[in-house]
Amino acid sequence: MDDHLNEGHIAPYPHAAAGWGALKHVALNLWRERVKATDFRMLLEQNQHGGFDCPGCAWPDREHASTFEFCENGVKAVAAEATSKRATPALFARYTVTQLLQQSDYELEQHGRLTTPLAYHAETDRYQPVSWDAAFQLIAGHLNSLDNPDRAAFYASGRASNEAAFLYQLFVRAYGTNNFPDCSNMCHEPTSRGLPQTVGVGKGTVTLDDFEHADTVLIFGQNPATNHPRMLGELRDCAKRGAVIVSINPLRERGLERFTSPQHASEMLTGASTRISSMFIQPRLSGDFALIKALAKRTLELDDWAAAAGRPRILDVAFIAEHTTGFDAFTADLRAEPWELLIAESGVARDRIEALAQVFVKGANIIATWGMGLTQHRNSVQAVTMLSNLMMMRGQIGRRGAGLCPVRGHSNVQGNRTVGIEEKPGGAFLDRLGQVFQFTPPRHHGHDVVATIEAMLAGDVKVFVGLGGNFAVAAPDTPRTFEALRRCDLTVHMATKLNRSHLVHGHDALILPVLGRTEIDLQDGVAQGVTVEDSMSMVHLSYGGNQPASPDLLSETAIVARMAEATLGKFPVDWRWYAADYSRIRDAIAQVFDAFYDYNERVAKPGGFHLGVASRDRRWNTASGRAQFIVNPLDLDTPLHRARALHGDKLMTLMTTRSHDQYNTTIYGMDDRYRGVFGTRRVVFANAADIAMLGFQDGDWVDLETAWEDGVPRRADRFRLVPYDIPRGCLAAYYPETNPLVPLDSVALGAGTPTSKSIPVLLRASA
Ligand SMILES: Nc1nc2c(c(=O)[nH]1)N[C@H]1C(S)=C(S)[C@@H](COP(=O)(O)OP(=O)(O)OC[C@H]3O[C@@H](n4cnc5c(=O)[nH]c(N)nc54)[C@H](O)[C@@H]3O)O[C@H]1N2
Ligand SMILES: Nc1nc2c(c(=O)[nH]1)N[C@H]1C(S)=C(S)[C@@H](COP(=O)(O)OP(=O)(O)OC[C@H]3O[C@@H](n4cnc5c(=O)[nH]c(N)nc54)[C@H](O)[C@@H]3O)O[C@H]1N2
Ligand SMILES: [Mo]
Repeated sequence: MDDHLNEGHIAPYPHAAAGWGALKHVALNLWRERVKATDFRMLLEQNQHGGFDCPGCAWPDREHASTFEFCENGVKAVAAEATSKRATPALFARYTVTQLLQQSDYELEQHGRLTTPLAYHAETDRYQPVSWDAAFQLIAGHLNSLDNPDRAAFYASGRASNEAAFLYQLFVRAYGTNNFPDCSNMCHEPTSRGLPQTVGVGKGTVTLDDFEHADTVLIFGQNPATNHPRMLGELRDCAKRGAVIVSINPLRERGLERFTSPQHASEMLTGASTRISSMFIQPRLSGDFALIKALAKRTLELDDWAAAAGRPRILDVAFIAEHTTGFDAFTADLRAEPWELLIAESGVARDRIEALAQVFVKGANIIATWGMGLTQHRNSVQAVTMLSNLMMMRGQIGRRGAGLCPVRGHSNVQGNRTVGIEEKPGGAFLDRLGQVFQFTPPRHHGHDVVATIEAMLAGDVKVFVGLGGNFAVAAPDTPRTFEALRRCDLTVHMATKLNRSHLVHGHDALILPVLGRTEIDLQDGVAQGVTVEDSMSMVHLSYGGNQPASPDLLSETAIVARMAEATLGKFPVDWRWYAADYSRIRDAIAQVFDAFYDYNERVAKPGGFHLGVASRDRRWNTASGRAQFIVNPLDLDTPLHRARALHGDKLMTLMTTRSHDQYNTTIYGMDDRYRGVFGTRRVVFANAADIAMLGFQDGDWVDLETAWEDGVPRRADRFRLVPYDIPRGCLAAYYPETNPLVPLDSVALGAGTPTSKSIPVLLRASA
């Protein structure tokens, strides 16, 4: 479906988030995906003990409770996997790859589940069935003929289980490289690189229990009504208890205003709803670092005043003395930072900063959550460390009801990193891995996503293997990413459904169809469970219950094991022995990582176990052994600043974000209900005053062009202008249509994350 010319319609959504609207859309999706009645049952088992872990988001569940945790977008994710549609060899016989490339991302996934391994044939320009053995031989042949293991890269999207991911990293390291580009690199990498500098661990410090004791929740750059709907249930309870909830977001997200809980029959029947956010602070795009620094400065000023007046201190002086280092340098920097700059860079007026500071200093138990709005900018590592600094000032880390809460994306993206999907592995981990498995892992760091694309473009990486995901479409600078993949000798994708990455292929190419998490995974006749770690470090078991989409599917774990065996034989382990019983892999994980002691036993208990996060217990795994205040200056000479200086008011900053009807690159439908967009994705939200200033009108069609300094043209055409409550100078449009606008070399400093939420662009009227 090409919706280039589809106008759709725009109408503000008058209802609360969730409620009946969500129920209606659940029914619609089950119908659209033609999910079989017998498979409905699966939904009832979602996120329950003995059931499967929702492949939607990484938000945790309440002790895998027995009540059905209803979540519209969880249902969509499950329906997409449990669909009765099939992409059989007949589809690939009918269409050449060139023809399939003409179809939209939506149409490609709508063909349904892949059923059999496929290999690309250049003579016919078609994918044709291939035996599993022949597929593994092809991979092994390519890998073993490379002159250097670093010429291969091994992508992971965060849906794979701990078992598959652990075996994958063992295989890749035994093969000889640390080239692990992963979806984290495009997602929460600034969290994973920033937090270790301040609190010693790149993970959140809270659990769901803390939400029951928080009186203040600050939500930075997140749209939970769409991306983590179950979080709204938690926020509802906080709000009902009287907690103050603040949304810090350039967009005033309707989904954070009111919520009708589908879990509560009375709310559904009476149409009652709960107000969620009581305050909206709207920084300009990329302004959070300055805003958080301003909050820290104001907190310090208010504490000076309290100290002078003999009032109770605002800073947690005991925590700072006992647990931290660097405080004096930090406060000296804050005092020296001029207010005018903080206001100008954040885009938030002084009185709004004051209002937010009042909330922050009055909170006794504060949780700060954040998502992509904080992590996809040049200064994201600095923003994350500044937020950590701010919370440390008031001792809001490592005590009940308070703490840091990065909200991850893919359901096991955190677990993948925990078990070793990491292009910059630590020495201690490599030592241990080498000891346990009796081999010498490579020590030099590998490529992340952006470095992998650059290396493929340079001809330095020739083989690309993807454990899930849609690399070609999720990555930045689309034409360059496509070219990079096309320069490969071999591209391999393990996937549930057809997507564009399979069609933008190397000289040789394979599509390997995998079992989904909702499906029964039999190994040696025994049903296997897999384990995943949610955003709050809870590890639990997941058992699929549906029949596999096709008898010819293999589990990801089995594919990794057989790929490893074909490539390395029995070095350094008997791969098939591990894949035959996943509890053996869990035992191996426990041998490598102390935190997983008694893994099989502990994960068998309902709800699983908490992995332990040192900073939560106020143990600081930093160089100094203390939580560290980090000084970061405002950077006033960035590509964005320079573009603004060059183009003046006409320069806009664009964020690329998710609609309500998509899961990353998987498009479920054309609506973005809470933002009032129906039947189209080709919209760009802008401030009404900017629309007028640029000489446009509401509803005009515009083309977007990146204002970058390398002279490479980057365009995305035909978006309908929609006036929206967003600060001047800021725009919002959907990902992935706008990925061609993100320059490959525009990344978060210190994390390499593409700056998907702050792209300098110019607008032109569409032809
Ligand atoms: N249904 C569904 N669920 C999902 C996903 C999905 O696509 N669909 N994706 C999954 C994944 S992988 C992830 S990472 C998460 C993503 O979940 P989110 O983190 O919610 O991601 P986005 O929708 O990209 O945008 C987040 C918010 O950031 C705001 N924002 C943009 N720029 C800025 C800024 O400069 N400052 C501030 N303060 N805010 C800003 C946007 O207005 C938007 O509200 O969700 C996961 N869950
Ligand atoms: N411009 C812009 N770009 C972005 C972002 C943004 O906000 N703006 N967000 C970034 C973020 S946060 C992320 S996480 C990445 C996401 O990047 P990816 O993780 O690479 O992308 P997805 O769209 O989640 O991958 C979808 C595909 O995964 C496959 N799949 C689904 N389930 C399974 C499974 O169980 N096993 C296997 N093997 N395959 C499966 C299906 O074939 C499906 O087509 O995109 C990033 N790109
Ligand atoms: Mo993500």
